[in-house]
Amino acid sequence: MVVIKGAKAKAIKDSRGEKTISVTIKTNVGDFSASSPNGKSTGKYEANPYKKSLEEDIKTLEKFSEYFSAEILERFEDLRRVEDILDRHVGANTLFALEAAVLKAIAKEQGKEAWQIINPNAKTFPRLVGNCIGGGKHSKEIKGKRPDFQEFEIIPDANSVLNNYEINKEGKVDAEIILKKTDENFSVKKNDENAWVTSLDDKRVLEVLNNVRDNMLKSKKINFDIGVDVAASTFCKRKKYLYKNPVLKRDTEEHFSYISNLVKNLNVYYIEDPFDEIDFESFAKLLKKFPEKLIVGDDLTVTNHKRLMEAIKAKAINGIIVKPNQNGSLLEVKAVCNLARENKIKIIFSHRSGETDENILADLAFAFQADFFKCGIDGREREAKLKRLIEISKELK
Ligand code: 2PG
Ligand code: MG
Repeated sequence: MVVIKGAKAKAIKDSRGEKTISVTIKTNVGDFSASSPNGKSTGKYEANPYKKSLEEDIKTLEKFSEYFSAEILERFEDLRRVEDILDRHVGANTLFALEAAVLKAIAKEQGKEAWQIINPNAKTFPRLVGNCIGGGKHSKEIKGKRPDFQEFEIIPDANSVLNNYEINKEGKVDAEIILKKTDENFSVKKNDENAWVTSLDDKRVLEVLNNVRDNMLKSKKINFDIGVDVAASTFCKRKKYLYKNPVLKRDTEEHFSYISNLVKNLNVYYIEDPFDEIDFESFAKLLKKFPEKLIVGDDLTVTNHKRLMEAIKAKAINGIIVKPNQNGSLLEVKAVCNLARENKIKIIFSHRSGETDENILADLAFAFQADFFKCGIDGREREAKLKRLIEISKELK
């Protein structure tokens, strides 16, 4: 059993150099730390990362710290005791980091891995969704240009996590070669998630990914799916989609046709947040039109049970992004995953654009039997998680 003797937190820097929280607990079996990431294209329905501020959360956690020692923690469900004490007096980032640290302590005490504490029967591994070329809020403009969509992804389906990781890396190298030829402004720069920065528009970037795919098919007989995170809420204002590359205002209907054409003509399989975060109807319309594709909610559903219920009622999605720090409570994350699974909605565990070296996301994705793992392709903070998933997959062989 684990007993928390004290909990404290401090501010650390994320991969973007912005402040985020790291929590350390002192227990009968040692000290354990965990940290939370930061989003940039955050959904307006996400739980707040901090109650008032990071600094206030640090103080609140210390204030409540002494109450933890009365609780005995042995199982995943015992996180409820921690949550009851804090009673949402801290924000989602603080709660998530604390719960992740508790999970690590329970695992250590029982000589197990973190994922085993949640689901010892986990078996199948998620497919990787690798952000290869970026745009939107995560990328700087080059000569005033960047794609309007936030992410253009490679989604391989080889027989192991390691192989998929390598395919993503190779694909990214080939994308670099093609961008050098097709984007005269390309200067080998990476964005917040280490995806390539380009001045090409959405359509031309999708053509690049199709080329990468053709090349890989020809040279290695390896295929992959193509994905996008439109992050549409980031450029939607009062039901108008304000494109900058090229400059164009599309109403919902025009935006719908634009997306539909890209999906149809450029082999897009995975489409995240194609519409504004309040527009369940347009999501539903797209899913009806392309039932064989993956229509994914992120800002739409924000890892929130109630929002997911709404999406199910509206038949808006067949995929949901799960970002633990959009919610904070791992018990609620579990409830969201269960509800998704019961409704045949694919689960995509995801990093944030501002990441830390924390790798618990891989354990969580595996424990909750995610179908996909969206965690970039390279860069220290992304690879910490990808390598952890590879490690779990090797241990299980
Ligand atoms: C997203 C995420 C991660 P952010 O929109 O899916 O890629 O971005 O962390 O900035 O919300
Ligand atoms: Mg997203």
